Amino acid sequence: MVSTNVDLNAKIPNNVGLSDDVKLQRALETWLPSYLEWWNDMGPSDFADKPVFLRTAVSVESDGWANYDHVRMPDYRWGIFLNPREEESLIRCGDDAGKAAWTEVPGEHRNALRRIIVTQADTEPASVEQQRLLGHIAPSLYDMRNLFQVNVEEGRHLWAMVYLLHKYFGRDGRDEADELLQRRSGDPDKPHILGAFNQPCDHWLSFFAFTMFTDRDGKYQLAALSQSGFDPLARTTEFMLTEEAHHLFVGETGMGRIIKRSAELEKLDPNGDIRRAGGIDFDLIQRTINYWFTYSLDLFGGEISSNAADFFATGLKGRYREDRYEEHKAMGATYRLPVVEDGRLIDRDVPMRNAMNEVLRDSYITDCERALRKWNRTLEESGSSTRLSLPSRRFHRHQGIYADHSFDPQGNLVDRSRYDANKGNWLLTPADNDYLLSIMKPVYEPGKFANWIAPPARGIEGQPAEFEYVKLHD
Ligand code: BYC
Repeated sequence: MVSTNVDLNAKIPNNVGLSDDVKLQRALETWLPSYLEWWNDMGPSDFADKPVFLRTAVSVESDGWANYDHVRMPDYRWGIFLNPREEESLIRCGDDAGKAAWTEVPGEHRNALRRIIVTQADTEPASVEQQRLLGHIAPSLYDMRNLFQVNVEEGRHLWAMVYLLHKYFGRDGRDEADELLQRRSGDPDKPHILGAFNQPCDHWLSFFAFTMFTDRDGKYQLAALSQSGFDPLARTTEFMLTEEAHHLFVGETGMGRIIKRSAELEKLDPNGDIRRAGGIDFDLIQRTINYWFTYSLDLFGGEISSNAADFFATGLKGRYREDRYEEHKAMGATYRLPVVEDGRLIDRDVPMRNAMNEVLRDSYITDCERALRKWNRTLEESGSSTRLSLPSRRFHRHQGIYADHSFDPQGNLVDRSRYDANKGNWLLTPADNDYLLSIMKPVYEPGKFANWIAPPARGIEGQPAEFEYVKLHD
């Protein structure tokens, strides 16, 4: 029975009546020590004994759902929460749109659903692993707290997916849940499933770009899954979206604060040399945007995908805000996209259902463009002449129809040799990473911020910027 209140005292906090299902409860309690071992080995390195001002979900009501307090990360209450439903759930898209949603996994969709859930689940531990060392070079206690908040919530999202695997997929699901803790970000032998989650995220510019661009893919994928005809998946992803908003805020404002500070340093240095003033120059910021935006574009899968067509047709995965579309079958419609033929880009029409990854990618890009406009307004207001931009969706792709061709950031087809010669101007380089690590020294004094980033406009939950968000000396 799903309720709005969360039993925080249970061994595994939940609102799904776990204690009524002894077998499932036992299975999850068996998974718990493996999870804690993974968190210990691969979660934030050190700081386990430091109280962090964390938000914990205490209810699934839309208002007052979270509680804020200083908590040591190992004491954070990871749990399983599903949004309750009052009305009967319906399949929202595809051939069976309007029929009753499934409360159990239909046999014919079992493999596809398992694949979707495992792919989603796999991203959660991966991102925590990627961010493991960042606490050691945090630009402030405020930022450090935000990092740890993101980390514990990704851990909770993993719990949400593991619950689905254990409850609905029997033995296979339990095996998949075990494997989630065995893959390692960037490990050539046991990498995580999707490309972006095996890229290094060694400094805070990448962290902010990751939470801006890669977590934002999470928002759109979760929103598409919240339209699923498999009702437990729809309800759990709906709740995950509530937490996800803060992760996106961390990324968007983090990038915005760096941009603001760089514009200040540009003015302070007599030659406008941001690096000489200890900051992050705009070319480097642009290369970082190019890098993480394009890896994140890959996360939407191929432009022309029979998987995507099947997911939509069977009602397993909808579009972003499916309820805002007038019709939910997308039959007979087409989507126009440029494809490479005979060494040229030519527009082709493909069946809309096969282009569903592209439809979702469009919604994502529109959202990213909004953030870019905001950052450029900051630059304009600061009197800087620089403007940042998103590269073309064809640039630097590893998945889909553009992956086997070379494009410049404007989306023009170029020779491989030209691409290779310019790569260092377009994408983050090892020298960039070295420079960033050289300026990123930890700032642990309450209210102080590293020279390369502006303070936030406001603190967390009404607290001032100088609040002791992480108590390092307790
Ligand atoms: N890297 O038909 P295709 C988040 C594989 S992020 C490597 O083009 P499809 C978060 C694909 O698996 C959101 N492989 O694509 C963010 C397939 O392999 P198989 C995560 C890739 O299936 C930050 C083959 O290429 N959620 O939550 O239409 C922090 C051809 O596939 C990639 C989801 O992903 C890639 N980038 O779409 C924390 C939602 N892309 O089966 C968390 C669930 C594709 O031939 N997943 N491939 O071996 C899905 O809906 C779909 O699986 C995808 C791919 C959108 C990922």
